[in-house]
Amino acid sequence: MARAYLGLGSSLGDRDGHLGFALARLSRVGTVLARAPVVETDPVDCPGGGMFLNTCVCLETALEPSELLSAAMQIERQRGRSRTTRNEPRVLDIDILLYDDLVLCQQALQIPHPRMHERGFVLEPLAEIAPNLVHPSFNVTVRRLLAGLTSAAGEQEA
Ligand code: PH2
Ligand code: MG
Ligand code: MG
Repeated sequence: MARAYLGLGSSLGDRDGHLGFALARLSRVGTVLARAPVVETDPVDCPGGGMFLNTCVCLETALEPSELLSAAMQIERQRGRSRTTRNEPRVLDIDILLYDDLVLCQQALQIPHPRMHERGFVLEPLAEIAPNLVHPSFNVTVRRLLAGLTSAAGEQEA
């Protein structure tokens, strides 16, 4: 069994409903060990988009990373996700953030998620359920990644 951390986001329609749907479906492909509180976040690099709801879950699963990616994309499609342009507003986004301490760099799938360390909307909920989890590429905890992000933002404002 592997332990995967997933980032969930929604910025269109019944955002709470979409996240609830994702959780229900994910519990069919593994055991949801923890779920973070849902946070409302400003859209980042998402032209013309509205506010997001974001959360993270810890899923214990027997699926291999590529199987988990397929399962996540299937759940997105079941909720009506279509893909036309990058970072467009979306009903549901399910990203694999971490999968045990695996580092994987394939065209279709990169783990850890290549931008997770620079995204408050990922690190903030993730730190609620796994502050001491270590990012396997940087060898730094989630708590420290989030602290680094917050202090960098403060410096910019100052
Ligand atoms: N996802 C993106 C791009 N921008 N912004 C927020 N606040 N939340 C997201 O989940 C998000 C985003 C690409 O997946
Ligand atoms: Mg995403
Ligand atoms: Mg995605």
